[in-house]
Amino acid sequence: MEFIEWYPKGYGVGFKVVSKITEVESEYQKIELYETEGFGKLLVIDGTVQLVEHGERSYHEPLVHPVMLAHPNPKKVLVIGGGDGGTLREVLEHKTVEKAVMVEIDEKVVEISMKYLKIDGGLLERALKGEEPRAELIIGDGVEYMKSHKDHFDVIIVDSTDPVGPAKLLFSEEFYRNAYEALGEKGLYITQAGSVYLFTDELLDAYKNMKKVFDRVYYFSFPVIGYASPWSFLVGVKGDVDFTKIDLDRAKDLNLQYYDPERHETLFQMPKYVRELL
Ligand code: AG3
Repeated sequence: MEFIEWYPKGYGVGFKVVSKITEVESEYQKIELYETEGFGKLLVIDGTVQLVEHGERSYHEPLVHPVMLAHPNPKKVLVIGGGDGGTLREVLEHKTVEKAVMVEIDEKVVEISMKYLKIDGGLLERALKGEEPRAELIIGDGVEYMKSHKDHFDVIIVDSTDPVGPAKLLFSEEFYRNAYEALGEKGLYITQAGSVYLFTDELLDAYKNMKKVFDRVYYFSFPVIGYASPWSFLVGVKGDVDFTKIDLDRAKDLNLQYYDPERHETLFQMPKYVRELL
């Protein structure tokens, strides 16, 4: 048996699977979990690969650590989405963090992740019970949360599904404006922005919308296991923060496998024709 995610133009990313662990139709989307032959568990939402257990760090590390290490002192962090808990787990690796709020719209993703996936090491359950002093987990709509919270976050991380369906609003100019308002005087915003080669138009749209709102916008790409790589990430800056420079001392406390802080400059690599379109 196999699971294949089909991208545009008939490009597929597939895994050999040994069994289907569960399938749930939630209020928002269809969630599937498989056991693969070589990569541990595979989480799929609406037919798209969210992560494989043995490889998820190749996504969560570049999503979380570059912005956290570029911010001089990230204390308050907001995560939108990320129901599997991988992003929150990485955020809490940073000792500077006093409070991390995660807002996930779909409680079923959290339930399945707690019950079967367990890449969070029990963090989601502790956060839901209010037993994790630095983390708060809210089941709710990130778009609404962003409108109503001007809490002056240092870092905002959007770990969403693709810019179609429920996540589409997370790539709009209006959402970026609310995010800009929710950041403090110095702030960094990061979002995953899709496959460089196969979602180039979505990447360009998101980049243009972010440029209208943030003081500066950076793009970078990273090879993610399980996605049609390279995968793109967009960083919006508010105020005086330089995303090209990171704190290497703080990086030493992290246990990293993929993102290489000592080679931070290599993140910014983008195929020439895409860079010229941006
Ligand atoms: N967030 C989903 C990234 C988008 C994947 N898209 C795709 N395969 N077409 C990942 C959730 C992990 N915390």
